[in-house]
Amino acid sequence: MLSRLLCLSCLVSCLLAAMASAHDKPNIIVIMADDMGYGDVSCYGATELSTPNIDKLASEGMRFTSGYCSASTCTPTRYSLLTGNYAFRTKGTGIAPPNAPAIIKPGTETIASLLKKADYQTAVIGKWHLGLGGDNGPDWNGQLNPGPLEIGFDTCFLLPTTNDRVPQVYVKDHKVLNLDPKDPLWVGNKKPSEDHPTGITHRDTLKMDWSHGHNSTIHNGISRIGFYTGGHAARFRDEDLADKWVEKSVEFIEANKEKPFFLFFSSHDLHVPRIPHERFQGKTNLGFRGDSIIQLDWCVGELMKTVDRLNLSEDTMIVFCSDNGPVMDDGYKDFALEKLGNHKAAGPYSGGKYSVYEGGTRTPFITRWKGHIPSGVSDEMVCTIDLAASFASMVEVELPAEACIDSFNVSAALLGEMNAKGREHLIQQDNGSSGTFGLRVGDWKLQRHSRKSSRNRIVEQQLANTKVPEFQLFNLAKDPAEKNNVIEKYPEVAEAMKQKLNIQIVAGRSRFDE
Ligand code: NG6
Ligand code: CA
Repeated sequence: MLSRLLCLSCLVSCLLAAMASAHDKPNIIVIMADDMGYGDVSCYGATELSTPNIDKLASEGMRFTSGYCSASTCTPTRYSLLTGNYAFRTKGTGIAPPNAPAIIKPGTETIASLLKKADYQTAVIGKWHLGLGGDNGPDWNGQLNPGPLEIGFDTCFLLPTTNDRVPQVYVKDHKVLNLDPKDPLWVGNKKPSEDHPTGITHRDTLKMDWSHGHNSTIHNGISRIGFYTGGHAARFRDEDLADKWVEKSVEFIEANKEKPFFLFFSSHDLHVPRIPHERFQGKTNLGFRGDSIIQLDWCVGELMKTVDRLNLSEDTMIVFCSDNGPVMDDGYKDFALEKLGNHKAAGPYSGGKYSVYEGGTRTPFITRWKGHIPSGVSDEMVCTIDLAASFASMVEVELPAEACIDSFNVSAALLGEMNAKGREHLIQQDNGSSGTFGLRVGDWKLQRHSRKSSRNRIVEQQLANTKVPEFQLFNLAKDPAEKNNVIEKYPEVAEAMKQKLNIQIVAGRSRFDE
């Protein structure tokens, strides 16, 4: 009798342990939009289009009003998301050119390598834009190594850069998919021959005209940044990208439904060239930029459906975020600005992509984990850079002191726990390591505009349509649009903020205490 009882209690405790570990180790899907602003989805106030799937995600989870990415361009935000380090600390983390080598070196701790320590199956599907290959860059016809597989991902299915850059091929693990060795792929930044058609020589044949840059090699009627030849069997159509990301993600989720998995779903929507699938074209009055938002919303819906169909909704945490704020004309004449109407892509904020105004980095940010995250709205400050430390904590993997040096464990806030705190301060950067920064602490926001980088100063001046001083101070609670510089009224606040920014830059890290 006693031994039976013991057996039974053993069974119960095993079951409880199994339940606890299922709870502790949710599947994780991070959906990152590209160039999506705070006001681009209806649950964040958009009225000129409707995003029912993203809205559903928000209504079933936590919608953050102070959710950020760490930079206002793609490569540095993605670098920080994966490594948990501010990108400005490392040279070469600005927007990556077509032939960039792998920016995150093998051996660097990343979200994926941390989750691997907790036995996760890990995948990145979609836009990469963090370089591939050793110091000489990608060997397009050989092994594309190192890449995601050398920093903790078990598998990858990628658009190697952004789709306005060459080449238009998929990379599966270490290889260009469907590459015919008899038709090798060449990628470069010089015109390969006199008669090579470009967006300049064959402008009248283009299906979407360019407005600046983007006038080199033509593929699918669109001229791009950079040149390439060959690899014809491997080339894709822009219209099919979103379908491909969904197809490959569904395959990955199905194959791993029994074990914990981490999927980084890295959408290309709504980056230029905005060429949504034909079935989404014309779905909004906002042109292809709006239609691309609808396409992304469809992708989110497909991922949610898959998770539901496999009965994984209560075992899967989904995070929705963006890599930088909005931009209208980013090099192609897709009439995003002309068709904007009343749409406010950055919501109440100023600036957007390339900017340290709030519009550059304050973006939609949603977490959903059915049965675990209550539905609601959170004003706590969280950032994509915090996902590494937060996930590590959730799955009880120790964070090495030298890794993820700017990533804070805000898991309690992400999980919507009562009275949970987000981060207290956040440095916002533009592209690369120009020295132009935003620092938010509570309601205060300091902007420091580098005097070194004239390009940045020009961009900021255009955005603000005024001469931007080196330092500006704003009270975001009273002035979310950062229009009223109060630095002269609050000199001591500004001084403390300047010092705080300096200390964090000079110290070389901002996570000390965990
Ligand atoms: C810029 C491109 C822009 C876009 C951006 C990267 C020009 C004139 N502009 O240099 O079109 O590709 O880089 O965007 O070429 S990001 O979202 O991937 O950072
Ligand atoms: Ca981007």
